[in-house]
Amino acid sequence: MSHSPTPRPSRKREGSVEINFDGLIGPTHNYAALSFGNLASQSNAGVTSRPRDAALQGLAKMRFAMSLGLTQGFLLPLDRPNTAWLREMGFAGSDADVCAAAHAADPRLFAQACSASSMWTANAGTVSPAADTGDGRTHISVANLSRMTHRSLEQRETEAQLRLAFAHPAFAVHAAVPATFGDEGAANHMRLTAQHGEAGVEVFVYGEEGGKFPARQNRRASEAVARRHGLDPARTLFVAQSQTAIDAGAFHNDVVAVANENVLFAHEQAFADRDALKADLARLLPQAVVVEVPASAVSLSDAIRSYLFNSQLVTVPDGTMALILPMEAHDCAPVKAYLDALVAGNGPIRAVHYVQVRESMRNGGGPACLRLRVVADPATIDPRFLLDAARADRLEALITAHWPEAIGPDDLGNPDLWAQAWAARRALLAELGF
Ligand code: SUG
Repeated sequence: MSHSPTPRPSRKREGSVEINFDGLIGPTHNYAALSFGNLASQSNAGVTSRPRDAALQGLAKMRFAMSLGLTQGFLLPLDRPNTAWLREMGFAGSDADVCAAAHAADPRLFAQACSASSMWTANAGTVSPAADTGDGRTHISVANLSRMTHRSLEQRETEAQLRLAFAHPAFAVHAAVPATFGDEGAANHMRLTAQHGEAGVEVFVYGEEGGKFPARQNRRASEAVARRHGLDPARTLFVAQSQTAIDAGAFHNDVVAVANENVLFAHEQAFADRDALKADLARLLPQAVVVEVPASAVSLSDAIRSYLFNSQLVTVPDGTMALILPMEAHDCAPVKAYLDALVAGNGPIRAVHYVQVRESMRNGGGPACLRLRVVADPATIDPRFLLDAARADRLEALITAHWPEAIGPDDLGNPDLWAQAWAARRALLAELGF
């Protein structure tokens, strides 16, 4: 028997980089209008989806990020249709029997069991890098996503997956906070720091009930996450979203704001009290730069339609910052004009890149929704969750061979689709060695 003590996690952050874990888009991706308050989800009700194109678009975005010199990871689609959940709802028999009975009895419930919504990994959990936490480990709290039924199904499988990917003692993975307090993960969490790997200021953004759409992030959930992660209360901010932004369709903060290292890029109407936030940031992180977009340049409605702020703001290897934006931002004239002026100036954001993620966008998920950021040493990650060019080639071939081409509104009830979706996921797990 060995008596050597368990090595204490190191407080040194050498080798730490920001890794983006994108959700591989699953074979049941479809438009079922499941998210009230998410304008794209609601307005694309019944449109025919293209799961194969969706997954290839997502993969192309990951390849593009790698071409910029960034480290890329991914998370797997969850098992859908979710027969375990349908069984909890009282349906019985074989998997196909369960699906047939659920679809016949309650098509909306069945659509919820089919959703590929785990693709938006910005909602998988909240991550506090090692430099911010009391015990020097990177803490991850799984999000409960309890405000939307279809999304509330994700947490158990997501937790299991995060426990695999981040099994190294450098990480602490926490189960979701109690469902009564809605928690939507990193989509409502920003971190400002002089440099990845250094201690930062963590900003939790919440919504208050009473507006025309549900407020999906509850302040108490954020407070619980901050306590579990052992964050320094003096360097942790809880900031209310503006009701105007939620009512305009900003169902998550990452629809109207994004931060990277010392830069916060936000719409002027994103927060209930922007002056207080700016003053707190200036006090806690003197290097903080706030790039605020006035409504006179880009209206809240254009910001939400184009997903200008649901972009990935990244630091590229030469130390400058770039934005990875959806093509919809390019196609919205006021937004494009704003961005052209932004990169022509001498602010911190030096380049803009547009990517095609239309299939995800039609459900309200832009480039930033599709990724979970983790600052860590890649050597501490289970390598099955990391991407390189060769693995991307193999995934592309697998998606092309197995993912359905299209799902129309009546196709969800088709047993062939369920069989194809399960087979596609089995092939993916086999390819990756799970
Ligand atoms: O939770 N859409 C997702 C989009 C999530 C975007 N994530 C971030 N902003 N980080 C949502 O509303 C729509 C599914 C449908 O309608 O079929 C959906 O779940």
